[in-house]
Amino acid sequence: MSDRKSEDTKMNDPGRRKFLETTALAGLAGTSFGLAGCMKSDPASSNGSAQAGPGTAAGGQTQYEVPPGKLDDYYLISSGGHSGEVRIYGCPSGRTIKRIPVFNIDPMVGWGITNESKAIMGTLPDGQLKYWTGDTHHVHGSYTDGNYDGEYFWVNDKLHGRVARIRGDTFETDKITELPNIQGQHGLFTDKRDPVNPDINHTTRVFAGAEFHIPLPNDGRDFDSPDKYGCLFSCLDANTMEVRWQCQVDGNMDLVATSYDGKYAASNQYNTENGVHYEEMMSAEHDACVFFDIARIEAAVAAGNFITIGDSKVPVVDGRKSANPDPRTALTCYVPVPKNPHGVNASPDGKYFVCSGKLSPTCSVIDLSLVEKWFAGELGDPRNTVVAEPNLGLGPLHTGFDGRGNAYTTLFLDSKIVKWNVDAAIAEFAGDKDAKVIVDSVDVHYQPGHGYTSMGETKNPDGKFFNSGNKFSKDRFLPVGPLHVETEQLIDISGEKMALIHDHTAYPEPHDAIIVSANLIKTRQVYDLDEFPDATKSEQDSGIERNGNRVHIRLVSRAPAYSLREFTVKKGDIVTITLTNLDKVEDLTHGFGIPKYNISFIVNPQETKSVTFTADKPGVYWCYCTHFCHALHLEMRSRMIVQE
Ligand code: CUK
Ligand code: CUA
Ligand code: CA
Repeated sequence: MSDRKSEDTKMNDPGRRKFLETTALAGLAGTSFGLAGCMKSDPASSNGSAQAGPGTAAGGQTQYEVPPGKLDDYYLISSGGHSGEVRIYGCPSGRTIKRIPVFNIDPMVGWGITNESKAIMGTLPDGQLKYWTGDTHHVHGSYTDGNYDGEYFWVNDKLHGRVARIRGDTFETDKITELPNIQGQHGLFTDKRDPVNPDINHTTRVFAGAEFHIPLPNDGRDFDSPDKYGCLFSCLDANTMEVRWQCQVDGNMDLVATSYDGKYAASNQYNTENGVHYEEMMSAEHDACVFFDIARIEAAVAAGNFITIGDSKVPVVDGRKSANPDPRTALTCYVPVPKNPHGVNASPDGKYFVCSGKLSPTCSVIDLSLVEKWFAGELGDPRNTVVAEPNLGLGPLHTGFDGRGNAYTTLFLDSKIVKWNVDAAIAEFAGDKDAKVIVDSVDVHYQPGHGYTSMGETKNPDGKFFNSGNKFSKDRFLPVGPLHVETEQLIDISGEKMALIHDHTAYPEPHDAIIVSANLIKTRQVYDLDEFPDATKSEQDSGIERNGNRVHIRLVSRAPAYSLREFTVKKGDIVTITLTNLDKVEDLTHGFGIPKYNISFIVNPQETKSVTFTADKPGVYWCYCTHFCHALHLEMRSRMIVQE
């Protein structure tokens, strides 16, 4: 990775020098950079393997260059907002590595086009997709013992109230669940331990907080009586993806955090006023962070203390304040925090949740041991769980942690990241006027939303990088018309001072992401033919089967040919094409496009996929390989003849 010689080159590049001077020089002061001009070393002798983990340069700053041919140290797994997808970037390079279609149609992969992906996305009785839009905000992974285990990742769809699961071995979506009785499914987090059986130290639940309150059921009744609207917190089974239960709350919910001991999930609430218009939603000085006692909720469900709503069979327990007057039996605890708070994040030491004030310049630090005391009936006012409320700057939204006791909060209005010390903030709150809460701050460009640290949402944060997901980028990139790209800015947090190390673009619009050590993810590069019951195992097995007007074409691909040079169907036939890629070589993907039939998809090595369509246009259609695979890629075709 970084070595003295390349640092030398950077320092002699006027553009780079300016960049360093204006943004990062403070963070580099005192390092060997000033002497770089007279030092040389052999690049081959430096730490060339990014896989080995970032090294630390003299002066404490992390090395971050990823030269050609080297791999990143981390997967940065990011939501894609209203693109409906999830993206994977390399970190620290910022290279885009994959776009995973989830709730959206993707003609490159064929997501939303193949029968298999449509079955996951959900179809109406006529076979059309139920939804092909989505809005992803929060990606979180499965945990074992407080650390990512790389098995699964989940993401929310705010638009249609869904949760999707992505396999960690293929980075493909494998299940999508639509939640009943809610709208605006926003916050999402996995659990990290079972609250009832602590021996289960891996993820078995996924929690989802709904942002909008709606009539229950939402079938046309009560639309003019917002006091009758309700908002539910949902728990899904991580394995089956079925909804286990829902809990009704006062107010609505924004983000979700979970405790490392599995006892609590919490969600910040910006609209405890239950307002319908924004003026109403910001009328109160305090909103809340609502805590859910998971074991108690599941005991209530087991005891039959629930209702169901409308057509849904999901048990709904009552977590509203009026139904939970006694803390010793309460399902929920509402901790007052100022004002329209935005994010809530769990500190990696397992002790605190930090709720960002958004309209208040503060972050509220909530001590989980005091939340436990409250639920035991020993604390009285839930506000007593707040042990710090440092004044950080304007528009605090989200907070990451470095594992050394520091927190990093995005300030949306100030366009800054502020680094602050949690223990100092607690001391200050307790009356210590000398406490040095704010350690450092750095400008970002511009208006950061989420910020998150490398491995910062695990028990093992490494304190190396903080990524700021900025919402505005005017002047930062070549102008490309009215729509601007978003800026992702990587900050080295390994030293006392933060150092902004580079910008990369992100197509609108990422919200949250996680930065996962590369060594925790084990992907497969080739499928197994046997995973697909409908696979065609050889050229000899391919062919045409007709059953009335239903025609099944079995095709295989093996570079540079499909097994059938042509196939003939009749106008009006309902045609299914099942394509198996018999190539076993890693990276040897083929595509299949049919002109005028709106069909395009790929098959990865040893994969089988199918499409179904009505052959309603007579003529000759050259089905061709869309994915560059071979010197004879252009020649890789099959002729579909549709007879009148
Ligand atoms: S939200 Cu977008 S910046 Cu949906 Cu997590 Cu805060
Ligand atoms: Cu097969 Cu291109
Ligand atoms: Ca409010």
